[in-house]
Amino acid sequence: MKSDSDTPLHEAPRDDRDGPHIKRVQGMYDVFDRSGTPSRATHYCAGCGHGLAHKLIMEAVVELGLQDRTVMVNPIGCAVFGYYYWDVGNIGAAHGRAPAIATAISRGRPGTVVISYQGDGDLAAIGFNQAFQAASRGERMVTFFINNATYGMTGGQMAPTTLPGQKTATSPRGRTLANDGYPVHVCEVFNTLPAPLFIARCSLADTARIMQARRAIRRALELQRDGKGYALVELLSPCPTNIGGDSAAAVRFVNEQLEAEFPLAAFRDRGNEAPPPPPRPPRGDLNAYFSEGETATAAPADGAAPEELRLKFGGAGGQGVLSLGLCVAEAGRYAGRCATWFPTYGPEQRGGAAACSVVLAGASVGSPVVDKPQVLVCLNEPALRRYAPELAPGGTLIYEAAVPAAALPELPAAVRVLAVPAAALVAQQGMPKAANTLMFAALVWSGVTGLTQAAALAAIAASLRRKPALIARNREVFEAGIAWCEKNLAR
Ligand SMILES: Cc1ncc(C[n+]2csc(CCOP(=O)(O)OP(=O)(O)O)c2C)c(N)n1
Repeated sequence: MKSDSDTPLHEAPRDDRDGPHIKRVQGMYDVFDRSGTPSRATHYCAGCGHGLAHKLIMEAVVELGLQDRTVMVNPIGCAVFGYYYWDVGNIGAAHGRAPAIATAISRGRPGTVVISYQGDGDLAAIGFNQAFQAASRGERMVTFFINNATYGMTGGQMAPTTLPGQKTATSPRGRTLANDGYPVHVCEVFNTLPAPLFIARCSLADTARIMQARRAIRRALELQRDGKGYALVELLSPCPTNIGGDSAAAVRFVNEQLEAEFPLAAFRDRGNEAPPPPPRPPRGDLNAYFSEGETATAAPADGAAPEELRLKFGGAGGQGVLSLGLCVAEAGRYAGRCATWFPTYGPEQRGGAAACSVVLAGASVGSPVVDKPQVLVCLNEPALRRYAPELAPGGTLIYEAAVPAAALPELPAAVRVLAVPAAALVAQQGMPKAANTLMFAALVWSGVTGLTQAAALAAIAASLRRKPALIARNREVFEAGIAWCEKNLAR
């Protein structure tokens, strides 16, 4: 929660200006720090439905006691600045992508009340499939869908909800069915899905309707409070700037025309029939996510140093680069650290470029993306050429020694370089595909990760548990790698 107590203001305190009848909105910041200019003025146009929707949603959030566990996913559109208003957790989504982010938050942080707030361009056009699939999966989130029949932010272009005959910036003679098709009825389409618990269409155009909308918003949020499932509330909303010309005309448009096309309705409320939320999945074991739900037994923590270490692994598809990174992340987890593993796939199944980033940290990992690795392990020349210049100064480079020395790009200052003939060593052992295990050994031997051999071997065993015959052979490769480094490399 942010405080504005030390923010300089050039305006009179709110209570002096507002008079006795306007209730201060709970759950919203007092000052909107937009573009570094503290202000109490909203950026919404007079008569716009967004401000009202913001207020109703936050009132319900506060009344239900959800403020400290609510995350709002802000859209692209007029509500893009939502995070300057809502005093809850906020995150911004690319246009139409709020449902994917909401899904990640909802699944990754069970117990969070997740709100996806979207306009009709955002939800019903560019992001329709995302919203539809999230509803179809019955994600634990509520979508507040602001239908103002236009792309408000960008100047009033035609939206999927624009009415037949309606004039917009991109339909100056009016929307034609032959050219532009029919308006998209989001509630009705989502109402064909089995998973959603609550679907309602309300309006923000006059007091009686606003009271209905208030109840629907509250109900949808109650279902989130109780961890029940997906809810959609569509809010027909006036857009005076683009439709109507003034507030009164915009309200008339919503009441008389928009509502005729999009009748207000409580489509369903299955909240009371919803089963209780499933038990939270256990946190941990990265392998479980990639091995059909099996889990490995964690080796005890080894008390390794908790500093964050950012690593990158590169090579060709089929060389086991991604599994190598996964094993390192898993070994880090066994050592009691937080770990992320972030793969990058080329378009080819085999032979294309493959890379992954791993972050090991004592506390939680901020970003799994590694731009300047402290440690780089390269299994082939293209990866070496591509990633070595990105190494952090003072970092460590471990690379396949079969790559000609001339291919080594210019390196940042003070990089420690370990050339390891992994391909030749594993060929000698009759394990030509195990160069990744050998490189893992070199990485552990280098000491840069602080990982023990025991944690590494436990991670290898976990990753191969569906091919148990390979566990012992990879252990041999690993030990051969340690022995080779001991004999041939300087610490
Ligand atoms: C990927 C992408 N495409 C297009 C845009 C341009 N754009 C910004 S807002 C907007 C329309 C938003 O309309 P709507 O979702 O109806 O919200 P409103 O502004 O009416 O509240 C568009 C097309 C963008 N920012 N990003």
